[in-house]
Amino acid sequence: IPIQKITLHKLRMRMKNPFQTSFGTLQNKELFIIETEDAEGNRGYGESVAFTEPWYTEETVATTEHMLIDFLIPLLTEKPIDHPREVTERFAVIRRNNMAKASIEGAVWDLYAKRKNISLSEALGGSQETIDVGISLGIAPTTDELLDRVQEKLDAGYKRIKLKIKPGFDIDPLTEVRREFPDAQLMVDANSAYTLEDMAHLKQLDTLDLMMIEQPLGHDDIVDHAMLQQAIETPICLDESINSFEDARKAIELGSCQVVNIKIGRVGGLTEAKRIHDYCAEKGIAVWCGGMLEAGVGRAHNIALTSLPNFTVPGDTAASALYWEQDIITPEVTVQNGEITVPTGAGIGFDIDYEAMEKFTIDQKVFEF
Ligand code: OSB
Ligand code: MG
Repeated sequence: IPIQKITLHKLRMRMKNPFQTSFGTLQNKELFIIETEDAEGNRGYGESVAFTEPWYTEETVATTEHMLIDFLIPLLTEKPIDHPREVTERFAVIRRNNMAKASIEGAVWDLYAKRKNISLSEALGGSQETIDVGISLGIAPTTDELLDRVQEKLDAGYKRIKLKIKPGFDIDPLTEVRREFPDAQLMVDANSAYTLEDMAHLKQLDTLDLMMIEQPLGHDDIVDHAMLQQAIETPICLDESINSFEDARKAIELGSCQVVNIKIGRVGGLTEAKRIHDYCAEKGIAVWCGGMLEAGVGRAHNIALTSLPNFTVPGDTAASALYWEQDIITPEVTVQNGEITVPTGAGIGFDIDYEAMEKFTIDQKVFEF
C-alpha cells in the first residue's frame, strides 16, 4: 500500500444536544479525519475518537495529535506495508494510545479496500447485509423526560435502548421505564460509576429484565467485575476494561463478563477489533459495536465492523441526524426499522462531503512522502 500523502484534518463539531454520562457531559467534539492517499488518487479515511478531556479513557484530542505526528505517521511510512493488518504489529512498539493508533489504521484499511475496489465490510470478512441498531441515551434531567426519549426512539424502530446510569439516577428511573415499556430491549451503562460496595444496590437491577449492565465497576478492573457477575444475574458487559485482545481473553477466562462492547478506537484498530470478535465467537460470548459519538467516518467504520457475523446484539450506531445538523459523509447514516444497510461501495462506502468537512475544519497538516 504505497501511501504518498497523509492529511490530518482537525474538525470541530457541535452536537445538537448535550450527552450526559456518569463521568461528565459532552457536546463539543474535536476530531481528526485522517486521510491517506496513494499515487493514483485513491483516498482512505479514518476518524479519531478520543474526546477533548480524558474522562472516558486517558487519551485526548491533543495526545492523539502528538502520537500521530511524532510517532505513528513516521512509523507507518518508514517502510512499506502490504496489508493493513501489519499496521497493528508496526504500532506495537508504542504502548497503548489505542485511539490514536486506530484512527490512522482505519484510514489504511479504507485505502486498502478502495485500491482493491471492495467494501470495507468485505475486506474485513463481514457477512451481514443489514445490521441491527440500538441507541445510547444520556442521563436525562427528569424521569419524565427520559420516558419521552425512550418512547421516541422505540417509535423510530431502535431495537435496543441503552440508558446511562449513575448513583442517584438508576433504580428509580429504570423502574419507571420498565413499567412503561415492559417489552423493550433495555440495557444500562454506568461508565465505572460504582464499586463492589454497591453490590446490594446493583442486585436490584436483576428485577428489571435488563439485557446487560455495561461497565459498572472500575475502568481498569476485571477482578471485581468477576465477583459482581457471580453475585448478580444481569449479564455484565465490559467496555472500558477491554483495551486489547489480551484484556478480552483474561476477562472471559475470569468470568468478568458475558458480553463485550467492541469499540475500534478503544482496542487500537479494526484488526484488533476483529481478533476480539473472532475469539468471543469461539467462546460463545456475545459482542456488539459501541460508539464514541463519532461523526460519519467513524460511524462508517463501525457499520463495516458490525457486519461481522458475531455482532448479534444491536450496536450504538444511531442515525447521524440525531447528533449533527450536518454530517461529513454523504449519504449520512440513516436507520430504517432499526436497521442499517451495510454499504457495498468501495471502502467505507460513504462519500466524504468535502464542503461540510471544510466548514468544520479548524486546522490541517499535510505530510508527503
Ligand atoms: O460508554 O459507550 C459509552 C459515549 C461517550 C463515551 C462513552 C460511551 C458513549 C455512548 C454513546 O454510550 C454511544 C454513541 O452513540 O456513540
Ligand atoms: Mg460504555
